[in-house]
Amino acid sequence: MKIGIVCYPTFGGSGVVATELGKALAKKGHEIHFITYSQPVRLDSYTENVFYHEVVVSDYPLFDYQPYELVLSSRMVDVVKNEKLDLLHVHYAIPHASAAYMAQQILKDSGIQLPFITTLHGTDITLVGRDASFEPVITFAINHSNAVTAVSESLKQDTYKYFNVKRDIDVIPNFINLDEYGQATRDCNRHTFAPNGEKLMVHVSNFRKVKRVEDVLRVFDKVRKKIPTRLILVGDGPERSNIEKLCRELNTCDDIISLGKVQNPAQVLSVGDLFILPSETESFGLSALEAMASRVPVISTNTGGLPEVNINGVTGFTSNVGDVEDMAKNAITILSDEATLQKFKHDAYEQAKNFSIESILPMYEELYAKVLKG
Ligand code: GMT
Repeated sequence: MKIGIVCYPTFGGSGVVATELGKALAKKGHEIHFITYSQPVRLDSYTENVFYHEVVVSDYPLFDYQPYELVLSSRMVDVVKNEKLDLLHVHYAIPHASAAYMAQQILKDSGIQLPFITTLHGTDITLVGRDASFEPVITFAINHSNAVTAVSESLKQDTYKYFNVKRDIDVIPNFINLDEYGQATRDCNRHTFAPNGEKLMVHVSNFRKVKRVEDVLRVFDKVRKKIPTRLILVGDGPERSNIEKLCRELNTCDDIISLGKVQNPAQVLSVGDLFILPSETESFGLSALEAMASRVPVISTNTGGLPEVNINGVTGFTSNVGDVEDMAKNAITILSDEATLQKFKHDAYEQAKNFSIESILPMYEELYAKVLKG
């Protein structure tokens, strides 16, 4: 098949899933065309069957806001016509689903029938999309997509709750290429981060408010009072300065290693003992799955799709949003003896296997085939 993929090319989970999906489909012989405003971060080297089409928005002085969505639709039309694409798969509803609908209508005028699939990722539904300023467009675009997928059962139910959507939504969870995880390298070894044999806690996110990174620091502060532990922070974003302020207040900065944005966190995860994700809302929690694929158990909240990924008491623990006491208690339980830690590590990896790319990829291929049949 010839498939166009539209996504955010940044460090966010939706862009990572879209890029890894495209690369995996290309490996199976499909021809993949990424249509985005910059090269997706995980598309860092030449991959056979993968092509990239940049969406360039010129800066015209009349506009206070450049009409990105229109340029994206025009680019989709152009790529579909010239590359003879069979379908479009857009990731994150805003504004990709409505831009795809517009492209579909334009192509119809030239006698081209182009189906498009929308994958809902999380904040496009639970935070941004349900805002009144987007809601009517999102509802329309979801209802007029040829197929819609959500990355968890929880996100599917949220879509029905927040939008006037009656159509079927397929749940296709985030996936992982297990071969790429769990390999410590010379550049990233335990001793660098834990010179005195401390335990290592890891948090990976885009440091947005919804990730509650302050809770990460509060839990860490409680854990290190009981067990010698250091914290590795991967990522960057709007909460960074608040975090730096809080670590000074808590007097924990010396034991926190801030790595900033890391293109592929697999190496860092491979040296971790415990991953922490105390999000306010999380439709799936791809970073938690990446941790589990690295044999790292997870302390998370029980919000959204997280309990579908992190099984309470098995692969880690889940707590109510903001309950730092409980998260710290659970973290101490896992870290306090080696046998318990090894059991959680083993079970976390076993759970990650349920989301292997080998089992999830065919779900997308079947959906594409179904949509093309009409
Ligand atoms: O979590 C983020 O801030 C990034 C966001 C995105 O849209 O890129 O991630 C969302 O999509 C991921 C991939 O499907 C999910 O694993 C994340 O749970 C989801 N984030 C939220 O729901 C907050």
